[in-house]
Amino acid sequence: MTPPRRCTSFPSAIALTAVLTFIAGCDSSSGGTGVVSGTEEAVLTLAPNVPPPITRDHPTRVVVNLESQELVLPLSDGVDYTFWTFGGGVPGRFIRVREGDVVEFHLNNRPDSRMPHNIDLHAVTGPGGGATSSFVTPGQSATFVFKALNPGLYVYHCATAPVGMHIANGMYGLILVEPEGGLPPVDREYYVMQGEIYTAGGYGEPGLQPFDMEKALDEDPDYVVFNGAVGALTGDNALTADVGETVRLFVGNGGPSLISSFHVIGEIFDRVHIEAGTAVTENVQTTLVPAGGAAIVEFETQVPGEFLIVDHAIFRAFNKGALGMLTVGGEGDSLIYSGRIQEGVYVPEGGAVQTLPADAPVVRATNDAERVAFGQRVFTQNCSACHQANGEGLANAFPPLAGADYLNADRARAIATVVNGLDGPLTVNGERFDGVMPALRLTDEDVANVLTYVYSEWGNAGFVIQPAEVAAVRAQQ
Ligand code: HEC
Ligand SMILES: [Cu+2]
Repeated sequence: MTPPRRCTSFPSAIALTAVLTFIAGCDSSSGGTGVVSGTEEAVLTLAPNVPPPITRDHPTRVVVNLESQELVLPLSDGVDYTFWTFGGGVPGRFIRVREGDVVEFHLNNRPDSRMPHNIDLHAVTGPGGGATSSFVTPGQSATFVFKALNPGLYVYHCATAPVGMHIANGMYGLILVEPEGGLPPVDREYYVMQGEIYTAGGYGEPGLQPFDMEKALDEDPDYVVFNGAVGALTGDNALTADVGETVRLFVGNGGPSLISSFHVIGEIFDRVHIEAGTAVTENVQTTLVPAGGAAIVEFETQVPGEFLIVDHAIFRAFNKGALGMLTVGGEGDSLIYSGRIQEGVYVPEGGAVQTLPADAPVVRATNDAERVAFGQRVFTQNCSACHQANGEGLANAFPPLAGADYLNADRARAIATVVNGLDGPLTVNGERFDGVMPALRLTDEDVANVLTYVYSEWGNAGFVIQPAEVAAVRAQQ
């Protein structure tokens, strides 16, 4: 039972947090969630685990401490990737609150991070979902407070430029806002989240793989995975249940681009919260999970065996990694399923996907004006997300190109920066930067064009760069 709402006296304390708590507690717009009382620290879990169900019968102030952390993690056998994470894993840590809760959110960016980050929670009603309030450079922390007005399962993600790159690098996760009365109890709850990864090398190519912006723009990933890695949910990592148990999967899709056709081979979802909202539909085979969206699926298990969890866009499952497993133990019922359960029928084919590195036809600039015009296009598509459309960059994060002493001092160094990326401290116009610029895999023509454009703008030195000069710098590597 929910106690009646009382908002009789204004609080005497004028501390911001007290006022916010008061406002939240007296908000009558969302009906029946009760008066906010007490404070608790949120339990945050790494996938596939979820925090325990909420047993409170009233909203409270929930303190969330989430740390952005950049670290090398395995992506597949012998393949590593530098992931950017919320809480040390991909997907980010699961957050569980109740409708009406006041969430005091602290985003902490580790001092050893190279990049600024922030967070956009789709559960937030407010500009950017919290993104602007939470922008943190390495070694910084930021706090904002929001009220969880709408129950549901929501995606959160980093929204720092270039947004797609931060998401592709692993910066997404789920926050569950339980409805006032809680969710019906089940035997097992798991956290499964899909995402795609764009690597310079093809599927299975060993070593530390850098991010590939070109493939990302083409929405053509080599990896589509559940929970951040090929095999994160297979073998010893398989989800488990016993015959007769009820299972609830909190399914999210970080994207950044692909829609998931979420399916469990050999199971029918008894109930699906479509798009993780309030509407429940029944008896579903495959449910769509949009990029930046979620679904809650529930089913009872009746038959023991291995049940494959897939994105039913099926090349992704068997050739790109979007394959998990639910192992159901116990006795079968031959009336429901009789006959031998063949193992191995759906085992992934392994092996690298054939890649077709057809070089895109290059349109060559025939004069300097064309070079600038073509270069502007390359800039808009490849550079402006970080260095900004006006070339001014972003303080503490992305150095300026406009009137930049570093850029104008050395054209060969500028070419090398675009060709190879850049890593390590540098000073531009007296400001120190220590970030990472990814290698962008542009053609010599595109590098020549974009730098000619950059040099022609914003009071820069006016150099015209020819593709041959780019080729010469590339040859020195
Ligand atoms: C993902 C963000 C990102 C993108 C995209 C990006 N850069 Fe950078 N760029 C950086 C960062 C961060 C640095 C500083 C690296 C460091 O601290 O070592 C940098 C440094 C530079 C520098 C040297 C410093 C200066 O200000 O003169 C140049 C030149 C440069 N970038 C040009 C480009 C061009 C041209 C493009 C597009 C083709 C581009 N960058 C795309 C992030 C980016
Ligand atoms: Cu980020």
